[in-house]
Amino acid sequence: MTKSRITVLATGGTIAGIAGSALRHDYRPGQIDIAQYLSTVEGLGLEAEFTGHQIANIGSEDIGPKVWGPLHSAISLAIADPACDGVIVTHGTDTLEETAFLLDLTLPTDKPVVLVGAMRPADAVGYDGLRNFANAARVAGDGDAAGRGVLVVMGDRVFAARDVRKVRTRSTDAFRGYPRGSIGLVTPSALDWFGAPWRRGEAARFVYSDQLPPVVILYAHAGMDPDLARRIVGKDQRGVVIAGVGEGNLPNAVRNILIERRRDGVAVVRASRVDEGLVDREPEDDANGFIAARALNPQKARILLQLLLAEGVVDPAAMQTTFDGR
Ligand code: DAS
Repeated sequence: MTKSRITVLATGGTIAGIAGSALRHDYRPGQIDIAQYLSTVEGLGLEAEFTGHQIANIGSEDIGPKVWGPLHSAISLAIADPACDGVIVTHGTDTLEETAFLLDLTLPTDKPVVLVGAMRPADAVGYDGLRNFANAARVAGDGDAAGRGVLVVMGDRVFAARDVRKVRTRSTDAFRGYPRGSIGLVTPSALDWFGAPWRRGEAARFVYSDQLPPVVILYAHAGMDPDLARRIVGKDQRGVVIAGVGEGNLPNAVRNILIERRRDGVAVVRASRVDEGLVDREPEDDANGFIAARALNPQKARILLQLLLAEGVVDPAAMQTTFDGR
């Protein structure tokens, strides 16, 4: 059997973390480098050859454009290399969904790109990182993984970047897909897809930009002080995503401030703070010039809005079409 050739780009996180003792709850993410990691992986006897590159070695709470730029360039190089069959990105789990979605929007779909992490550090009892990595290797080496966009492998499941979200702070079963659940089941020895690829041979939807415009997330809650909206959504912001209550709702006084901001040219997207929160357009969105985030959670809606603004799209109707797409 020919081995698949997989490029592994490491960014840190718990999958490369160390606690120093099985009894410690706290640990340091990003302690093991990729060469060390791949020498452990070698012992698993997987049907793949790995080439590793260290992009960063940090907790994903610190991930942002400074890491996304080099990561995007390294993935693009790997995809263009005929000697590479697929890419794995190791990443902290906290912001994994944001990196996955950004890459999904800015990469072509002809080779598998798979993000993977772990919920327990490498020296924990029941470390999940090696199993997740072995699963990711099976997915990245599978011809049928291409054409589904960027993928996330966690807890024996495969998720599409647009759907995936972290829903638990501790369990190894910490990720879920919404509105589609997982799109495949995987173990180190087996992979089952639910349905055929739907994005075969697609070009990148957006040009990757290092200059993402400033967009804030405004978290709505009972008893919200409307002045908070005035302070957070300053004139220097190009956009705001509301993590609204229920179906993207917000207090009247806050809405009125955002209508003012919209008139100043700030893009306003209504998302929901509810985990499985579909937010549809309402008639007043037309009058206010607001956009409905649909099934995207606030952190993903922010990334899509930044990419739209970076490409010079400002018309709410055009933006809404992109938010409606998959
Ligand atoms: N430390 C966090 C991170 O790097 C948690 C993790 O990886 O699971 O995102």
